Amino acid sequence: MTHILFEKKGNIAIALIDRPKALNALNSEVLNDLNTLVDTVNADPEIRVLILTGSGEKSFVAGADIGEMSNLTKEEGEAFGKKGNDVFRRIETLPIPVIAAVNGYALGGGCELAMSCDIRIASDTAVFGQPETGLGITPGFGGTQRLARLIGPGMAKQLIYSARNIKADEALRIGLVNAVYPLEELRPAAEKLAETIAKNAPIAVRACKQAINEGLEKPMDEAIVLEEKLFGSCFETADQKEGMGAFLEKRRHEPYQNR
Ligand code: DAK
Repeated sequence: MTHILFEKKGNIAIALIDRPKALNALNSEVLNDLNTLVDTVNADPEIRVLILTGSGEKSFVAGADIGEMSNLTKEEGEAFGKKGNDVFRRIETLPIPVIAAVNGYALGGGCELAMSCDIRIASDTAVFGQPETGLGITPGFGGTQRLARLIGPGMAKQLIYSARNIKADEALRIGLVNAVYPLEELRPAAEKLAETIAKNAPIAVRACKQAINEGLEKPMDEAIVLEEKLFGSCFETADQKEGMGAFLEKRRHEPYQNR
């Protein structure tokens, strides 16, 4: 990967989007690297949580690359949108949880990338927005869909129609991020959260992600059946036996084995 720095710490993987000359903006190469990142994570059963962040102190991702997009034809625009949408959807549906640690600008495609993650935490320097209508386009990497689902259609429409950027405190207030930290505390906080998740039974965590993501797309009667099936499947795991056995024997459970 040319524009992603990848590091593993125990059961956690940390991916830094690294294209400093354009504030980590997403060009085709970065989108290709994100695809490779998903392949890498999918191929490694040791990884239980992925943290996605931006390199440097200023930007998570400052959007899709405006230079690359500026001269697209209608067909090329659709193809570029599909390329981004496909890889963001792969991130959203990764079996393991993904935490976006938003360390600065998360504009346009950057905000959309953060919204493809399960959990967003941000630095107090972070700036969010969908500036596309100010550039003569619509959000193209899922922004119209995920922002409305995440913060509700009324607030999403206001932000998208007005192309107004918001600071971290407002993002927290409207539920776009879960927590805000001083910049230097963001990475440690992301790693601490990831470690907390990684200590829980991985099959159960993955089942919860599947139940929430897929369940939200179904009517409630079908969604609870999905939950029942995933709940039932946990009883075929060694980790369930260890977890409940340890409780009944009044001892701490052994580290979960992911089986
Ligand atoms: N693309 C390309 N280069 C970018 C960039 C971007 N999004 N953002 C920043 N850069 C580059 C700048 O051009 C500059 O390069 P040099 O001039 O040094 O060569 C360098 O990064 C540093 O930026 P600034 O000098 O501007 O830094 P400042 O601190 O002054 O300002 C800023 C930071 C983030 C406020 C500013 O750079 C800015 O406003 N950037 C653009 C932010 C933005 O509008 N992002 C949204 C892009 S639109 C679709 C598919 C996808 C999308 C839509 C449709 N379809 C196919 C339908 C997605 C659209 C977007 O994401």
